[in-house]
Amino acid sequence: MKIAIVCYPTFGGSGVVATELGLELARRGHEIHFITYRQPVRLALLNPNVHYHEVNVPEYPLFHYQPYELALSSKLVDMVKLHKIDILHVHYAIPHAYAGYMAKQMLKEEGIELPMVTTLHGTDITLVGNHPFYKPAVTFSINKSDKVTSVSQSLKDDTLRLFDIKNEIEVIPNFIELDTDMSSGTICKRSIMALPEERIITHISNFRKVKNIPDVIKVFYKIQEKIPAKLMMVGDGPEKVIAENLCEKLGIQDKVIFFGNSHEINQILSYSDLFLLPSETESFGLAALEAMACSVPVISSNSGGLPEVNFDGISGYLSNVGDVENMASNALKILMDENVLQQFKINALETAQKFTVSKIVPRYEKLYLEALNLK
Ligand code: GMT
Repeated sequence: MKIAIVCYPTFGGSGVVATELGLELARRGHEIHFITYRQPVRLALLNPNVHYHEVNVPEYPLFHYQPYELALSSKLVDMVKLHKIDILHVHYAIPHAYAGYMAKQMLKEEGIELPMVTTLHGTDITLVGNHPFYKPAVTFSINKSDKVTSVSQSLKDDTLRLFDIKNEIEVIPNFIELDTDMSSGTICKRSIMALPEERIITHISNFRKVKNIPDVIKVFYKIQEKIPAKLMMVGDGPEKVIAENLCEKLGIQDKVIFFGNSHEINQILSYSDLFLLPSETESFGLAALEAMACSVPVISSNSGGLPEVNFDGISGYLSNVGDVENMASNALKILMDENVLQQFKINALETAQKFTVSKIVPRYEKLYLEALNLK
């Protein structure tokens, strides 16, 4: 199939999922066209089946807001015609499903049917899309999609509760490629970050409020009171400064390393002992799955789709949002006993194996075929 993928090209989970999906589909012989305003961060173009088309939005002083949706839908129309694209898959409803629907309508005028699959990722439903300013347009574009998927049952339930949805929503969880060689060359790097006796705790996110960043620091503070430990903070966003200030206030700045955005997530995870994700809400928690795929147990909140990914007492532990005490005591339960830690590491990897690329991606292929049959 010739598939156009629209996503955010940033470090966020939806962009990562869309990119990894496109790359895997290309490996499986499909022709993939990424259409977005910047080259997606995880997109390597060394595959003849992968193409990238940039959406340009010329600045014009009359516009207080530059009309990205208009530029995107025009680009979609052009690319669909030029490359004879069979199907459109948009990731994150706002504004992609809306722009996709407009492209569909324009193409229809020319006798071209373009089936559209919309994947809901989380904040497009739970935080942003639910705002009254966007709600009618989000409801409309979900209902006008030919197929709709959500990355967890929890997100599906939220969507049905918050919006008036007439369409079926299929739950297709996020996935991970299990790289058997993840730990190669990392012994030296670990020694740069921490002493052999120190446990390494990691957090990776976009440092937005929804991630409860201060709780990451507070949980770590309690851990390092009991055992030697270092905290790796990977990513960037508005809460990073708040986290840095909190570390200084608590006097633990020497034990916390802020990396900023990194392309070496797997390397960092491969020498981590524990992953922290105390988010206020999380439709899935791709970062937790990435940690588990590197045999890192997860201490997370129990909000949203996290219980569908992190199994309590098996791959890690779940706590109520904000229960720093419980998160820290669970973390210590895992970290203080080498045998317990090793068992949790094995369990984390086994849990991640439920979400391998080979299990999940064929479900999207099946969905595309169903959408094409609707034409
Ligand atoms: O977590 C974020 O703030 C980024 C956001 C995104 O849209 O990129 O992530 C959402 O989609 C990811 C991929 O499906 C999920 O793993 C995240 O849980 C979800 N984030 C939230 O629901 C807060």
